[in-house]
Amino acid sequence: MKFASTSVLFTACLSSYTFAQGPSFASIATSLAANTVIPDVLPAGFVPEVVLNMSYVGRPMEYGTEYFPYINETDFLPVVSYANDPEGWYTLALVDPDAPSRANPIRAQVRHYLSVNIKGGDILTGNNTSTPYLAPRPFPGCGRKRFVWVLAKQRGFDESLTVPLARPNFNIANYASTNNMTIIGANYFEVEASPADECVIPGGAVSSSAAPATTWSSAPYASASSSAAPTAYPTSTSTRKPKCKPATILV
Ligand SMILES: *[C@@H]1O[C@H](CO)[C@@H](O)[C@H](O)[C@H]1NC(C)=O
Ligand SMILES: *[C@@H]1O[C@H](CO)[C@@H](O)[C@H](O)[C@H]1NC(C)=O
Ligand SMILES: *[C@@H]1O[C@H](CO)[C@@H](O)[C@H](O)[C@H]1NC(C)=O
Ligand SMILES: *[C@@H]1O[C@H](CO)[C@@H](O)[C@H](O)[C@H]1NC(C)=O
Ligand SMILES: CC(=O)N[C@H]1CO[C@H](CO)[C@@H](O)[C@@H]1O
Repeated sequence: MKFASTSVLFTACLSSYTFAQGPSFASIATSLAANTVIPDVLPAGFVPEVVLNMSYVGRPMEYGTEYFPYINETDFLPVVSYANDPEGWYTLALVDPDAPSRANPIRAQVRHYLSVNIKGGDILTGNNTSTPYLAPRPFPGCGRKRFVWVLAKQRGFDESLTVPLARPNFNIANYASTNNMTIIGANYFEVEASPADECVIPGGAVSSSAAPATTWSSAPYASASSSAAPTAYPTSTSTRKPKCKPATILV
């Protein structure tokens, strides 16, 4: 048993580093499943059709790459590219399935970005009116969490695409299927919240124990980007945690 779990961990670590030359679609699916992005966000059996190539601050996103929101690494949209039909229409979304924490994701998914009617590969042509980019701001004490980018292919231009105003309690897979889109690509990154004794949510009474989602409004997220950065947050790359997750997450 000890040997088996060690080799699972080893495989997971290795897979993070073998994508530089371009991952196969099957290996992307394996990587998404290893950290349960499949099925937490994407349906079981999902296999991408395109590589969703992204980078923040010049660092490629390789299915779990860690970035540091409090030193501005995720403040702006990443650079995005993907193989596309120049005459096709696409939707690109960023969702947080671990809101407010991975241990207690009662607000999941929080929609951090949604741009529809993107023509071909130029994401600046899309309509993000309903959900402009909201930078990740993990709450202190709420641990490590994932942020998942999802690319869907639309059947065509669709001016009827709408979403509820509230960012929480979204579901990108349902949104795609309801609107006749096919999810074709995904990537994700992780952030680590600054340390604190409890996972306390500004504007809400939520801690590590469960609380009803209905007691919460979108206000904390709307103001989250202006909240002060905790001083305890690591400010240099030398304090980064290793990319490899404990084996317990994988089993
Ligand atoms: C991914 O994007 C980077 C720039 O951000 C580019 O250098 C690289 O060639 C792209 N890779 C693929 C496979 O598109
Ligand atoms: C989002 O919308 C704003 C304002 O409408 C626009 O300036 C920006 O280019 C859009 N960005 C993306 C990536 O869609
Ligand atoms: C963008 O979407 C909004 C609804 O979210 C809509 O009211 C608006 O007309 C759209 N703009 C364009 C240029 O399609
Ligand atoms: C999805 O496609 C089906 C079949 O083409 C159509 O009947 C339905 O109206 C479409 N739904 C939306 C939301 O576009
Ligand atoms: C532009 C911007 O958001 N700058 C922020 C970068 O991060 C520091 C904290 O490390 C903030 O104080 C800045 O506001």
